[in-house]
Amino acid sequence: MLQLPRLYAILDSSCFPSDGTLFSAAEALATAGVTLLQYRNKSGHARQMLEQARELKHRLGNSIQLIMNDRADLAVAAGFDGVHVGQDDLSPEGARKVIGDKLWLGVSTHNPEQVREADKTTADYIAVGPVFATTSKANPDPVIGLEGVRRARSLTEKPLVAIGGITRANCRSVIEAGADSVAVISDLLPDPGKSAEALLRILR
Ligand code: TZP
Ligand code: MG
Repeated sequence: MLQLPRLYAILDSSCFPSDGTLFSAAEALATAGVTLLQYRNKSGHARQMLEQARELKHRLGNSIQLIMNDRADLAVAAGFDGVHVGQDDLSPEGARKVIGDKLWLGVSTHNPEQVREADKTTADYIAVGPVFATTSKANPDPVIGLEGVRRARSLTEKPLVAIGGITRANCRSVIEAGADSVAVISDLLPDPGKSAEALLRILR
């Protein structure tokens, strides 16, 4: 089974005014010691996403595991290490067909039933959330709280990633509730390197 690092950084393209600032943020995260990074772009076209993803791969090389949000095809095309699918993307089985056995597959879940379903798949890890209120996701599912993390922990032995409203202030409580890793978008800003250093220190 996969051993996840405690911090799973997510670079959301909508948080950055330009490609340059996105790439600099990625480099700052890697320098800070981040080893697992998701590229998330909810508004870009496939071609633009692939270009950005390839540039991330080019700049970060093999120093960091790169996960593509939503798109199994682009994960393969960009030479990423895995893909993360939600409930409206390709099914875990469908994504697995595209990425093969070697790449990582993550699945988002939002309630116990979805955790149980994801547990039966070949997913390498399961994400649960939103743990707390978030503004980084459009139309988020209801908040599950720390209780939702504990519940998910009891339903799967797969590595568990918690997501949604997780910050330097609350990340420890999320790990203590049973998550193996915390996924963070907005609390990486405004200074991704500084935030990641602090998160890694707190989560050590
Ligand atoms: N899925 C559930 S909450 C969320 C996603 C993608 C957004 C998390 O972002 P933030 O800024 O860390 O709350
Ligand atoms: Mg998705």
